[in-house]
Amino acid sequence: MFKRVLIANRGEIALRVIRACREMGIESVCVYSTADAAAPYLRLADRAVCIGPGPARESYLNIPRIISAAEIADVDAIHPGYGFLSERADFAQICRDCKIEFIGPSPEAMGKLGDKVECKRTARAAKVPVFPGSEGAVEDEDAAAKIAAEIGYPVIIKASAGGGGRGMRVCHNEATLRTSIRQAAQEAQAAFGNGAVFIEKFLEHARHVEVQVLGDKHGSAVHLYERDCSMQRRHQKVIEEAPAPGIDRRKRDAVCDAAARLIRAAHYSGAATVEFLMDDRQNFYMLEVNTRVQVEHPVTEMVTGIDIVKTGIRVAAGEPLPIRQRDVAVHGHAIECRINAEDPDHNFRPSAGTITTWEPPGGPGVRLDSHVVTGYTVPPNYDSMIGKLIVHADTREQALTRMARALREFNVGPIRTTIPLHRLLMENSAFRQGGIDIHFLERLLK
Ligand code: MV4
Repeated sequence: MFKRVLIANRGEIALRVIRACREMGIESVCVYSTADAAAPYLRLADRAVCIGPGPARESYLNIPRIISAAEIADVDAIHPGYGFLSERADFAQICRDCKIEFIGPSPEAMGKLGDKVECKRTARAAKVPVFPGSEGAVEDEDAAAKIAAEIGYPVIIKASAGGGGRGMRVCHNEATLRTSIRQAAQEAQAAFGNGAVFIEKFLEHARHVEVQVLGDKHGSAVHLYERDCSMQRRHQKVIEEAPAPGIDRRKRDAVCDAAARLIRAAHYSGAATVEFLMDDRQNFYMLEVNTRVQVEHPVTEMVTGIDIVKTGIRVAAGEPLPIRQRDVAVHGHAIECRINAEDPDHNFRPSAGTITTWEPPGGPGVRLDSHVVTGYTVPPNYDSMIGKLIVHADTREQALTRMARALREFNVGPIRTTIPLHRLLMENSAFRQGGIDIHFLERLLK
């Protein structure tokens, strides 16, 4: 096992990894920017190393500075968390060149699944359902028009190097497709340095269902079942839950097995999430693969009892997966609310500043993953998420009631947060009945 791990991240996920390391007897070295210098979670690491000023490009995204910190602290491995450098195959390769283990997939597996055209190719070969569309990248307007005529409108253009909704365009007819395809390719080239675009059938009403998978370096992969993340706004998830409500057992096993097959086919080690869209007849289509631990991993940990962060560290150290597929079972229901320092009454504008009131909830079945303490100042430089409130109970109904109770206890000020929005959502009858899709929240907020 590793003796010492550097954490190339900040906030709640840095704290989550510090905690995992402590329980595993691994020393943790956490990097920080000057904007985070006063953050209390840094004192829970064995060592903290300043890597630069507030702007992420000069600190959390700065590869030479992070590698220098890793060399100086003499770590065996780097945990990238989520965001920042976590999905950068070039960073994973640099870690390898420096003989530092990257806690995540190999640069080859990351490259294969991170490129959406390549990922879809791998998925098709592994008999994982994908949307009908172009086999690879579309070369020109005529080729795009021909495929669209075959699959029928509406179609969606996506950038192969895009993700999380960036670089997408929906087209309802051939005229808009022809102009959009060129613009999309130009934009993709400018934004990602890769102009490859592809098209597929566009599904209007859908749910976002994703499958958590863990792979090891010995060719094994197991899935930890699915999460529903349909409650989102502008491609930012707001609430996640496990299991996904209202899916037939056979469909669920089929999609989860497909996800594990894809991860195995890519010779992937570490934590991965395979995203799918599900239509109203429970047909699944793969969207993309997230090659990192995700924000919403706790809901899966709560229902399976498996520590995803610790397991990711173990497989990076070369250990085989400690679980077989038949050992993985889902118990009860878990829900996560993302607590953001944003004002839901003013178009979710960021609400940075010092938190003088922080009264967190507690009691049975309540977990709070947050780096905030009373007196903590939310820096303006980064993502606005300041914590995640997760509850677990026997049934979905009981979990919703428990979440409503925990949100009622949760008192934060004077900054604005998304807590009041979550309180409203827990009362929403469509949500309580499990009948929502990816456009639900944007419709509600109109
Ligand atoms: C789609 C789609 C409909 N049809 N692909 C958005 C993010 C990226 N992961 C893929 N996305 C979508 N791809 C087809 N063929 C609709 C979306 C989409 C979406 C997907 C998941 C969660 C929220 C979403 C919000 C808008 C659009």
